Formats: sequence, C-alpha cells, structure tokens
Amino acid sequence: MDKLSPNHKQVIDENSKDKQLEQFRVNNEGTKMTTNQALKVSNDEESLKAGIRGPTLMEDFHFREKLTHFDNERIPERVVHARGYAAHGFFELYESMKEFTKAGFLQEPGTKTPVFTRFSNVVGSKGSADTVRDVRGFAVKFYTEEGNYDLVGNNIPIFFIQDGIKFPDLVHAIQPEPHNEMPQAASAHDTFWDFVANNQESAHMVMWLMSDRAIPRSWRMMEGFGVHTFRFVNEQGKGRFVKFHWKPALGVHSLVWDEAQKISGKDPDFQRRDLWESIEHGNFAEYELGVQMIDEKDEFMFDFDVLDATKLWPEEIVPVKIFGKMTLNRNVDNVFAETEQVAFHPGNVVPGIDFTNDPLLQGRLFSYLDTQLIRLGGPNFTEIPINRAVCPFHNNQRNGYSRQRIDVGQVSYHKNSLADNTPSTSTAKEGGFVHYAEKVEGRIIQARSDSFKDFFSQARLFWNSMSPPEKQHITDAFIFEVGKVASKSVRQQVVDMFANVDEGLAIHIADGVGVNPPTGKQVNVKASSPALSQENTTRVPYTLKVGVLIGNDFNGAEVKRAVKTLRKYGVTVDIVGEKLGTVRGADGLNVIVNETFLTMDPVLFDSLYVVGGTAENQAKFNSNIQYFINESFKHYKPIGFASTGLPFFELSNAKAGPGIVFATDNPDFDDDFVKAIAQQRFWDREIY
Ligand code: HDE
Repeated sequence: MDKLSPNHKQVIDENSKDKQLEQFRVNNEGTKMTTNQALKVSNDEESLKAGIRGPTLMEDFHFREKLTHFDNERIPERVVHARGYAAHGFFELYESMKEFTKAGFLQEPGTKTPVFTRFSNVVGSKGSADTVRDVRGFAVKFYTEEGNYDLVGNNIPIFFIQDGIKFPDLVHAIQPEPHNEMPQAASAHDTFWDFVANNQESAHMVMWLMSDRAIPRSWRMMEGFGVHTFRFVNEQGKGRFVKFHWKPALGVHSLVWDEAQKISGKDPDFQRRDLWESIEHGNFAEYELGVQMIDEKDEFMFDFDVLDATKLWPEEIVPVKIFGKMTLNRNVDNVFAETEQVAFHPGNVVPGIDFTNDPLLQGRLFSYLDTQLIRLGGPNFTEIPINRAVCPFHNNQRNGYSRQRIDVGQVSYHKNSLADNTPSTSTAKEGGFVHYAEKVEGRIIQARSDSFKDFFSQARLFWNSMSPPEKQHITDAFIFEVGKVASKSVRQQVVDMFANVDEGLAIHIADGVGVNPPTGKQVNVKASSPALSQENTTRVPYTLKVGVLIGNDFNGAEVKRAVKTLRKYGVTVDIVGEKLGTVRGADGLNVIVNETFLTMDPVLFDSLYVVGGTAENQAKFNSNIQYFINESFKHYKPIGFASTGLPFFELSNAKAGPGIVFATDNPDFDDDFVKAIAQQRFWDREIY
C-alpha cells in the first residue's frame, strides 16, 4: 500500500526524487561482467571463431547481444530542442499563494519540491554548439505531491507565432534547408527570413532573437518565461490569468556575437560545462519564481490580447510577484537516462494551475505527448525513472512496448463491480483535477481575432527599451543575419518589414545588406519598459571566470593578495601559463599553472588578470599575452594589470579607460578589479 498522508497526499520532500531514482541506479564498478541474462562472460576480446583465422560463429550469443545492443543505442533526437542539458534541484516556496491557487506545492511557505530542469537550444541538432544565436529552452519538472507539474518555458517571454498550426512551418523554415542541410543551428539563411517577412506576427520575437538575449553568457544568467497565459485557480474556484517568470540570482548577462561564434569552435560545450562545473564546485544555480496576474474581469483592459503569445505584459504595468526559489544543486548520473529520456509536457498540470484559450498553448497541449510516442518508443515513457511521479499513479491503462509495472488483478476497466469500482475518480475536494469551467461561445471559424493583429507595437516597445549598446547589437545582428540571405528580394522584404519597428534600424540594415532604404513608417509607440533592458540587471562577481596570465619572476605578495581577494568574492580563477606545472615569483612564491595558452582562449574567460613575467620562449609568451589582451579588450571585458603586467598593456591594442585596472600606484587595485569584474562589459570602449 502506498504511504499516504492524512489528506491523501504523498509526503514529498526535496529528496523524494533522488530516493526514488536510487532504486534504479546501478554501479558496475568492481563487478563481474555478465550478459543481459546475467550469465558470466569469459571472453570480451575475441569473438567465437571456427579456427584461429576462421569465420565468426552465429553461436556467439555474447557477440550478438553486445553488437545488437550497440546497434540500437540511438533514439530519435527531439525534433526541436535536441541539444540540451539538465540538472536536479528543488523549489522552495517563500510565501503562500493560497489566495490565488490551490496547487498543493504552493500553499505552505517552506515547502520544498524536487525539480528536474533541462536547458536547451531550439534549432541545432544534438551535437551542435552551445553558443549559437537561438532561443533557449527552460523546462522545469516539479515532482509534486499531486503529480508532476511541468513548466516548459523559454528564455524569451514571447514566441514567433500565434497559433499552433503554424509551428511546423516555423520550424521547417528555421531548420537547416532541406536541399543541402545547411546551416546547422542558425537562423541566418534564406528560408528563415523568408518566413519572417511573410509571417509578420514574428516581428516582436525576431527583435528578441537579434538581441543579446539569444546569446546568453550562461544558463545561470538568463531569465525563464512560461510564455503563454496560464490560469491560477484557487480553492473558491476563482480564476486569474498568470504569466510565469524565472529571475536568475546572478542577473541577465550575454556574450558578444564575435565571442559567441569563436566559443562555438573553442568549446562547443561552453554552456553545459558552465552548469556542470558550477554545480560540481557547489556554486548552485538559483532562480526566483514569480507570476504576473491579471484578474479575469480585466481581460480586455489592455492594449494587448492576453491570449496572444507574441505579446508580453510590461512588468511596470503588471508587476511580477515573486513567491519562491529554485536551486539546481545536483548533476545527473547519466545524461541519456535522465536528460535525454526526460519528457516534458505543458499539459502536465496540477489542480490550481490551468490553461487558457491561447491558440499556441492549445497546439502545444497536443504536440508534446504525441512526440514522445516516437521519441521514447511507445506510451510507457511515464515509467522511465526520470519521468515517474514521486506519488503513486493508478489507472486502467495497460500494456504497450516496454511495460515495466505488473498490474495485478482481473480488472482493467471503469466502471466495475469486481474491484469495487476502483481505481476510483476523485472529486475536486479529494484532489481530483476538474477543468476550469470557462464559459465559451462562438461559431466554429478558421480565422484570427482582430485583437491579435497588431504585430509591431510591442516590437517597437522592445526597441525603445534598449540602451544604445543593445540597439547597436541588434542592428549588427540584423546586418549579419540578413547579410547571409542570398535572395535580394527576401532582404528587401525584411528591411521593409522592420521599418514598421524603427525606420533608422531598417535604414541601417538596408545599407548593410545592399538593398533600397525602406519606404514605410514606424508605428507610433513612445513607451518603453526598463525591465526589458539588460543594462538594468543585477551585477555580481560570483562565479565569473578570470584567467591569470603568468610567467616567472612575478611579484609574489601582490599576486597572492589579488588572487585571495578574487576568491573571497567567489570569482573562479584559472592560472594560465606557458606550460602546465609551476611558475616561480621573484620572491620565491610557487604558483601552479592549471591551463596553458593552448588549452584556453580569451573567449572562455570573463576577465583577465595580466601578471606577465618571464618564460622559456619569451617572444611566444609575449605574443600569446597580446592576443589574450586584444581579444578581451575587443569583447569589452575588464582587464586587471599587475605591476609586472604593465609592459604587456603598453604593447597591446588596449587603451586605458573604463574596465582597465592597473595595480601600479593603486592601493585599491584588488577592490577596483572585483568591481570591474562584476560590471562584466564596458560598452563605451572604442573598438575598431
Ligand atoms: Fe515546444 N516542443 N512547441 N515550445 N518546447 C518541444 O517536445 C511545440 C513552444 C519548449 O527540454 C517538443 O519533447 C509546438 C513554446 C521546450 O525536453 C515538441 C509548439 C515554448 C522544449 C514541441 C511549441 C516551447 C520543447 C520537441 C507551438 C516556450 C524542450 C521534443 C504550438 C513556452 C523540452 C519534445 C525539453 C520541446 C512542440 C512552441 C518550449 C515537438 C507544437 C511557445 C523548452 O513537442
């Protein structure tokens, strides 16, 4: 019998999922090798042959089993969001949300619910690079006492299209082109921009995609959004429209495009490594969860339709109420078993969280269950350990490929008398999910509501909200992406389309991509939403990565003090030298070098501490340091120069100014440098 609490709910704590998974973990270390039938294997090096140089025999069951299993190791990758990475953690409620929702895990402050969170890129295949320009998936499975609740969101609060029926068109357009399968994981090609120009509801989302949001520095430094309007329903049955927001403790930060492209080559695993290493080092990723809420009576009070997924609700108009925090604190044991086999579905809800008539959401409610049938090989994927609810589940569904559970008894139908009509259904009071009784009227029709047809106002709101450097990045991204489009007609259509957002922007794009300036006019929207700009985000030095570039004969006391200060503020320090081993200071201090100029690259650091010194091959050492400084300067990063590093500054392209911090004659160097690291980028630098 399953252990149930008095209110018939399973008792769940933050470790419940881990405990459940423990039953399935197998440690093969120190064991004897067997076949899958548990027969001990005597030879795993040579197949069974007739004669030492003779043919391999069919009889060799171990050979056949080993090869057959290997031949079938692959499952279809996700049709979108194939490249992803996940971690375990828990969600802790700060404040009861009882007034707004009856969801069990949102009632008692302090309640901890286990979660599994998968971040992903949308377009690229499973082996593509992490730092491409793309939307990031942000999918969270809450293992609650009332069953699994999935919040399957993105790091951008809106979407390309308004109706689920258009999703295959969008994805076909953005994926590699079918005739030559290029480009991988990129939107910079003809079919995507042709789609955009001919489906202008995408305007707002494309502005976000061209912005720095699409090249996050880390998954730990991006927001998450439920995108759709969902519904909270409280115990009294009162419904409210809600939009979910995840706010990262480290603020929202991005790469620069040149850097992102270089990282794709230097470390295609940049973002998964960042998450993995942070968790391994105990630097857990944290995000607060909040909702924007709109009363049902206010549904028509706004200049956007709450059911339109291409619109956001400006936070200055509808504030985000924060009510809890997610901490990701445990890496997976096995990426295939957990990250690859996890199956998210926005339709996995619990009582108190419900849907709305957003036609994009309605489309998703069909797609996610359907896609798992082929990807995970049939309907029993809910029995895969990572997908199992931590509370028991009972129904009359039976059989299918790879069924694990052994349902005992004679009865597998409802209603019955032989099992006293069990499993029995539950009333709302007993925790049964009762769909929200929304009143719906209308004629059957295939059309779009007029209230969905303003495609440009919020695209312009977004543009208005950007700081000058952010606007420059968007302009550059457009020129890059549209510049990759071979069809001149498509380039012209894109320019004409984005004149609706901003004439100046469209003129710049036209100039960069060799088409005529636009003739159209921008929409008349003056408002801005400061919450949309990354310039207004949290800045902390915690977990940022500094490369210490060092040779022999440095000033030991100075370097020791600076590194100590960096570590005190949680900055991760890598010591980069000519070769692995030790370098020796002028005062005899030995420092261990854990990376070299070959194994690392400036794009893999947030900042440099240039100590300099002497080396075996001084000329090569000097030129390596020049390269590191010049790249970091070009990417607007802070650079600290130790007293022995000054000659390297003088030889470089770097210019004194914001974010360039010198130790010479500066007693506050350590603190100044930490402040510069926290700032992350210095956009007012002149770069050529
Ligand atoms: Fe998805 N989406 N999507 N999507 N989506 C999938 O489901 C789909 C949309 C999102 O880490 C697929 O299991 C349709 C919006 C994430 O495993 C598939 C539509 C948002 C993930 C699917 C959308 C998302 C997916 C592919 C338009 C942000 C990865 C594999 C109606 C709110 C989850 C899978 C993971 C994955 C369909 C639009 C987020 C095919 C039909 C909007 C984070 O079912």
